[in-house]
Amino acid sequence: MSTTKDEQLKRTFASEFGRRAAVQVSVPGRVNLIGEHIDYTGGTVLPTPIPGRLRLLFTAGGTTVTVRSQRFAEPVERELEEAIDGHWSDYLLAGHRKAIAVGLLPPGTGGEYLIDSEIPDGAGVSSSAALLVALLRAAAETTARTTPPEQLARWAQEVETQDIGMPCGIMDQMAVAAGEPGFAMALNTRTLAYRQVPLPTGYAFPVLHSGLKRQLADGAYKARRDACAEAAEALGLASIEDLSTVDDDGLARAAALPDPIARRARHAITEHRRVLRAIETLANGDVQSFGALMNESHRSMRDDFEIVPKAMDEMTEHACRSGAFGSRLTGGGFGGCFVSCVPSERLGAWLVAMRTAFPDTWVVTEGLIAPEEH
Ligand code: GAF
Repeated sequence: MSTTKDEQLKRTFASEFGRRAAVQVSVPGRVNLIGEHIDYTGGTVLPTPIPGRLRLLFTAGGTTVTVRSQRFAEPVERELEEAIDGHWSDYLLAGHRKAIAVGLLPPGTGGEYLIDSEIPDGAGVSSSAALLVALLRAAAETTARTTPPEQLARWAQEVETQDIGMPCGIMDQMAVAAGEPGFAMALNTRTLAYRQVPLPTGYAFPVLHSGLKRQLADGAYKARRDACAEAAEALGLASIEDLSTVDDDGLARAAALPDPIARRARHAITEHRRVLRAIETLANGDVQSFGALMNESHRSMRDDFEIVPKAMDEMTEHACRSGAFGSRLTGGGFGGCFVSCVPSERLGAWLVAMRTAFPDTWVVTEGLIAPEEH
């Protein structure tokens, strides 16, 4: 489907680079409804795409990588072998090199990119996964290679973990690559098997940015992952990816580990179980119980995983007092966004109540699901 925005971007690309874009792709950001920090412990997660999209236009050629982003005044040109050095274009450069390494682009080939993103950066709604998945999909289209979403997601994850140094799981990349609007993706992060679960009609899942910048997010994220790895080892599991799915005996043994490893493990195990129950509540149309599970998840992230800033806790409490069935931090934590489940007819009043009480918050998406999308 070609929209006015797509046409406009085509023209921008042509005037910027003096030739037409060979490919144009568009991918969404995502919000995770429940199942946090368990996509590296083998848990099941439940993300859904947000309406905000990242559009990427690309033409392969030359021996350098040039990128124009609508967020920055000047385009940037980088050598293919340049070091990853903290520049905003690092993800793109690393992704481009990955496309070459996996054979989507010929060795030594550069290219020109135009990026236009509606997905806020660093907010916990997967702006970086969107960029990498879009880039790899564009490279695959350039060479007319059919690449399944699972493969694109794995490559995108490898760029983050190996080249950028962010030890993330696989949820964001899979949600961006294979998520469908109006559906939550019940994703087994170990096998990458997934099922699209229809979201209930008559409810909205608004995503608000808390206004709190994520602080020390990278180090703290890794510390949580390391704690889970330590728990898995102490329990004698073969891999960190076995942690979330241990049986009741495993849960009891995890409780005997030293603090805070015991609490980190309890989150990883109970969060997976909550997600499975949440999927059932959606199937049964029991949205009230789904909201209650969101609240339980939030408390587990706050008390056991310790990734919820106090100010955000107040926001989620206020969200429930103002008519939400449930409300929880979403994403990596330590700031960023929270997602709530609100009956559609209350959404307008709820948004006013939230924005009045917390003027620094802003709406990433009102999260209304059109019934005709089902
Ligand atoms: C970040 C990571 F990138 C994901 O892999 C996931 O762990 C998430 O935090 C927490 O659920 O978005």
